[in-house]
Amino acid sequence: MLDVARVRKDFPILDRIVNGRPLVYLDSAATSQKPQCVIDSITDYYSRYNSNIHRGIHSLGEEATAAYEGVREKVCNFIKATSAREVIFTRNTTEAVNLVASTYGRQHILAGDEILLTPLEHHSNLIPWQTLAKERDAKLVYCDVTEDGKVDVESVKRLINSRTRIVAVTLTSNVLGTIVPVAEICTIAHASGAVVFVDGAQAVPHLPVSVQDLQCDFLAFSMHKMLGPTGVGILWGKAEILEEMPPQMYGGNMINSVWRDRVILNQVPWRFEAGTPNIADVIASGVALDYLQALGMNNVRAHEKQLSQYALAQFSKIPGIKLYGPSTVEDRAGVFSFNLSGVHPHDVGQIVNEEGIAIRVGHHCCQPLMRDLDISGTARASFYVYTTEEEIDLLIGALDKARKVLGHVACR
Ligand code: 7TS
Repeated sequence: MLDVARVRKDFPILDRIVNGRPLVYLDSAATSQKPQCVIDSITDYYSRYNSNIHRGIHSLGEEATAAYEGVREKVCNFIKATSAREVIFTRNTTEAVNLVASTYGRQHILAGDEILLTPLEHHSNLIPWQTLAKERDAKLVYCDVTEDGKVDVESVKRLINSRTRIVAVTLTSNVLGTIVPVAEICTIAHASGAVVFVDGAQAVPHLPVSVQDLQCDFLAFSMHKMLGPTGVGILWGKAEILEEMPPQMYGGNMINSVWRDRVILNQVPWRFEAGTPNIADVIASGVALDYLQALGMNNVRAHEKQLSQYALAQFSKIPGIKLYGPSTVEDRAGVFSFNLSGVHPHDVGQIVNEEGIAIRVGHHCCQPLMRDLDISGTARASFYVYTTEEEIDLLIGALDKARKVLGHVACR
């Protein structure tokens, strides 16, 4: 198990006082906090070897290039890919989805084709496909979810057919916390010749994820949700697919040879990384991956499972609370969306913030799911490696206060 007290010492922001109370950060699904070693890595790069990569032979450039390319290897190991050449650096998950939708998608989706999604998708793994479908006169198809927010695999089986070209599915819902049986969905999709794009933004930071076990075709995630800096996303794709995929952007760094009237493009993955990339933050992302590897992703998952078990028990003690998503920790991650009866989630967020507790409120970029649930939004608490049961207790106490204060206001 994780030594959480030790882990917490690595995160300077956890010493902050907010509204007169020690910060309780329960918004890691939006972005995680960063350990000192990741913060130091950025300063170290700019103070010691800042230079552009993939050009020239001076020592600083070679050091920066080696560090940047070394992170590709680390990502490859982290997700159990077979080759670092299958790893593309983007700005975030959103850019990774857009890259695939606008290149692979445009190449393969024709009028009448179908793209299968789950109703749990974040706007980032929905609107790019929706836009592609409109452009090509293709059809978006949604599978079913059960009452407690699990993906109904039988409906996936029923809906996938020979017109299904792409299945775009999240591995973990950022609203309900549901862990989706993606490996099973991949088997079904592949039997019909469809490719599977997996949004791993809420999964890769929290569980051991192996692209070999999933057997997916693409996987996207964001380093800022897994202890790394903002500005770095990962797109992993199967080599044989990437080889055939055109780039989205053209310019420096992505070419092999250029003439006045033509170009031979660089190899995969550099073909997809036009222009000077986010060198410092990619290198710091490698430090974040090392940090998580040292903790052990099995331990990270075990810690969050334990917290989730505790949270489920504590939440259930609050009168009038509606908790969304699966009720068993095996099926869910440490992301808890809830509403207090008769209280607007924004008011809940404001009251708990007065106690120094950071949660997210709103639609969480999942408006279609909110419409399905017939609500305008939820309050959401999300956990990570530094989260403790005491912090959950503080949230529960603040929610009780919110219920009483706002209940009182409602009575007047
Ligand atoms: N997919 C999922 C499942 C997400 O949760 C998010 C961000 C994204 C994609 C987009 O990631 P980005 O790095 O490109 O922005 N989710 C959230 C959230 O739940 N609260 O703030 C951001």
